[in-house]
Amino acid sequence: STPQPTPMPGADVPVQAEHLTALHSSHTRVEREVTGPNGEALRVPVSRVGLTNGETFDRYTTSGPGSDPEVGLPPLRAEWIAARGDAETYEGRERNLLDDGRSAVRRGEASRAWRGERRAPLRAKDGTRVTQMHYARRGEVTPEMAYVAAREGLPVEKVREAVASGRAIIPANVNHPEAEPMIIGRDFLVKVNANIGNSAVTSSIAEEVDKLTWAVTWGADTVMDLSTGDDIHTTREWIIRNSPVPIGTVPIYQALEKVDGKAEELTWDVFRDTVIEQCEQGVDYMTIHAGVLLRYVPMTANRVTGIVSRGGSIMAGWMLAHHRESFLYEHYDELCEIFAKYDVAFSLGDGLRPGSTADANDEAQLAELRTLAELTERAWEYDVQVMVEGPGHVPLNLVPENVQMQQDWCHGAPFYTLGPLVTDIAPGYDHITSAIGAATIAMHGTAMLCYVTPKEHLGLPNRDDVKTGVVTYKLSAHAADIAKGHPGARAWDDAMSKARFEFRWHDQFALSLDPQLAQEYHDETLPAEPAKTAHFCSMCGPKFCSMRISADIREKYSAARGDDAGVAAAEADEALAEAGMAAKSKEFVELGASVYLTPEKAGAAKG
Ligand code: IRN
Ligand code: FE2
Repeated sequence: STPQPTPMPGADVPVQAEHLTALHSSHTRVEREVTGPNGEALRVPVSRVGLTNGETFDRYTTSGPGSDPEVGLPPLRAEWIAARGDAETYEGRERNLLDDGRSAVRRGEASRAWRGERRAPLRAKDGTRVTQMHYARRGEVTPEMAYVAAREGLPVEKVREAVASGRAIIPANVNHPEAEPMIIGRDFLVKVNANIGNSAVTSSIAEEVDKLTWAVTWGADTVMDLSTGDDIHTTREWIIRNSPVPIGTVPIYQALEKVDGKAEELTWDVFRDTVIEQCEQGVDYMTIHAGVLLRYVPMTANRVTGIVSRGGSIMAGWMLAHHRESFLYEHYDELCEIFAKYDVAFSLGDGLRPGSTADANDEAQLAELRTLAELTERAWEYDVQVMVEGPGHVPLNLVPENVQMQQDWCHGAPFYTLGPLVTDIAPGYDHITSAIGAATIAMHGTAMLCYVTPKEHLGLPNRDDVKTGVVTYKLSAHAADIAKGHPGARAWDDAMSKARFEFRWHDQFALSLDPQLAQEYHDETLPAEPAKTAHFCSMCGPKFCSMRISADIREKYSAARGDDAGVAAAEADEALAEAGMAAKSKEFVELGASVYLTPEKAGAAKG
């Protein structure tokens, strides 16, 4: 069903029931209880698929327990954070901002989560750091680490070690206790980010929350809120309070709003205040385009597509207007100090990423990557978690070296790429041109993929585009997981293949990334219910099913290797099977030579 146009906060927020339900009627959310490092009971969710053969299959799930948008999700991590005793509440900027008249009206009318119950923001007590990297480096296993280890099916020490070394991050702002911890790193499942909220004009706040819930239902591992416009703060508040996944932002977008869109009027102060405001709300990672340096801007002059990054062009505009080095670069240490107080992770922006295959791996792109490597090490000095953003548009043959260079130069910090698109010629299909690049780059070590929707280069994604983008990227990520041999990744394929081989149609739908579409396509040509169960094998019966016979004969041959009697027995069986098959083929023709049987005929054949 279509999202209903909704008024801005103050009115009802429609919740589409399907958002809060599983992808398929056979899926149930199950929380597995795991003991945390301090004896806590951690409840790690899976989506359990009930199969028609009585078995079950557990799928990694990102959809969360479901929420009433006006209430928000329960603060899963609040006790873990409190138990560490290293963070304290304070009168933050956020409260003041929310207290402007307009927001107060909306808050009172629309959201219980924002009334008295809204907690004051938390930050690290003076002289301490509250990052997962900080704990990991001290040798501490946190409940967050234990949770992600259980989720990934990997030993917790592997998680701690990866976070300590910077090879993985657990984005987990102390002000976003609602999120279910997850990990981004090359030794873990490849993750997918979905961007929402690109539009000031066409989206209401309720629609943005709706898109968030929609994106995580289909499997988005993180969501970036790229909202612009007057209600940017309010929209983000709603999104974070309802998000079971880490939320990322690009704070330069909001800073730009505060100076009425005039890049040259940006200042470090405006930017810093915006960052703190977002830290207090609970943003888990932020794209910071601090690698776009003044001296790199001329390197883009002869490009086919110049600077395509929005953040990159804002910073280039500012630097050219003032002829000064980037304030992001110059105040980078201060940013690190702020991030360490909330555990916000850097997503170091690729402001000079190529916007066409012609510009791939050029001087500007690689100069920026060198600087991102430097910035990675500097953040690590503050125990701040980092991932590094990457392209963009890259011909397939140049894809592997992109991740190889990034991994080398940035000492294994997680790479997070936008596709890349491997050709520029297919607007309308850029989820596919980019999925080819995404699967390839992930196979070579990219840790997270930023989705691209079919609307890329053309317009703003709607609900269907969000779904198509997420599903397309989930299959790319999973293809890479298999190629990399992530333990457990292939099991999903095997469960599907087994269901396919055994003609368990319902199970094929239930196991698929998009059960609804799979079933719809199937039913278009074979709408009758018996078609899902009465396949041709049920006609031949178990004894003469060709698949069964060939399997049996194969077994006997291998058992009989070097044994004449065995071979003779197999040959005799084969002759018997031939006769049986001949009889069955006669029966098949007599019954109307139809592969799929009506219930009556199926009954007749069985009887
Ligand atoms: C991901 C990798 N490279 C870029 N991205 C995403 O692009 C990033 O995470 C954010 O969602 C968006 C930022 O776009 P601009 O401002 O660089 O165009
Ligand atoms: Fe592009």
